Amino acid sequence: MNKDILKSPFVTEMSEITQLMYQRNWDERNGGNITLLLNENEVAEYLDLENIVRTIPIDFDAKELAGSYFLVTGSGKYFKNVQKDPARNIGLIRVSDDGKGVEVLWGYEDGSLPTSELPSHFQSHIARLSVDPENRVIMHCHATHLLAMTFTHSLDERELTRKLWQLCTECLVVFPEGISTIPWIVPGTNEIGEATSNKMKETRLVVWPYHGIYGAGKDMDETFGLIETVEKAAEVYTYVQAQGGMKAKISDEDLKKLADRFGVKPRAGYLD
Ligand code: 2HA
Ligand code: ZN
Repeated sequence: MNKDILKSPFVTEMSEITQLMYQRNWDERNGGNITLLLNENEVAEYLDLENIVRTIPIDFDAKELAGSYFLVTGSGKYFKNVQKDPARNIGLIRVSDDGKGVEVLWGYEDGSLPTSELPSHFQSHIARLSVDPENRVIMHCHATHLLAMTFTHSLDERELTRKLWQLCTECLVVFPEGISTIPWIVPGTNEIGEATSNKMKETRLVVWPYHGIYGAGKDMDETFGLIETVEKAAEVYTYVQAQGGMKAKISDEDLKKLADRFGVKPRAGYLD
């Protein structure tokens, strides 16, 4: 007898995190999407793995993820609504053996589909797993202040990273590898997935200009915390600019002391 999936830690956490992100104003309407990689064993406690509800073709090659299980937010679904009705707003899928489709095992109960950003998510999972076998989460949202900053600040990766590090003492410790940017590209395409995942090999944060942010991590908390930290720095930047601009910053020398104290390695060449 399978346990109730609505009470599983993964559905519960997805419900809580999407609600939190909605409350933070990062996920208006159907904005944002999350994919959480699951072990077969944890899924098997809740679902009959032989029972495929339907198979959905995908138009990119996910063979590297064949047989992998993911909990995924639904296409066109609102983060606002996940908690009150998970079965309609999220789904649990397995990548088919040929990598050309995904098998729905639970959820999307109104016949809906996994997020339109599946190419970016899957390609990012492949990229992250190649450098960090513990990575489980890809998270996308429209974090407001960071999004605003893409209109007012240089998108040069070194310049943007340095600015964020200089604004909040935590930043260097939380993302010592820095933050990446890609050009503006149409969302939902394989092209934006490729651009994002190329950057994901180097950083867990990738900015989509005039759109939002991608984050990666080993669990939901860590990934949320990563985005929360960079968004906090962008919020501080917004206030600082409104108060007349930066008249001080954390110096490179102090950033080096910080890195030493916390045992992190700042991205090579990013500090003077
Ligand atoms: O799912 O955020 O990037 C809606 C989006 C697309
Ligand atoms: Zn988006």
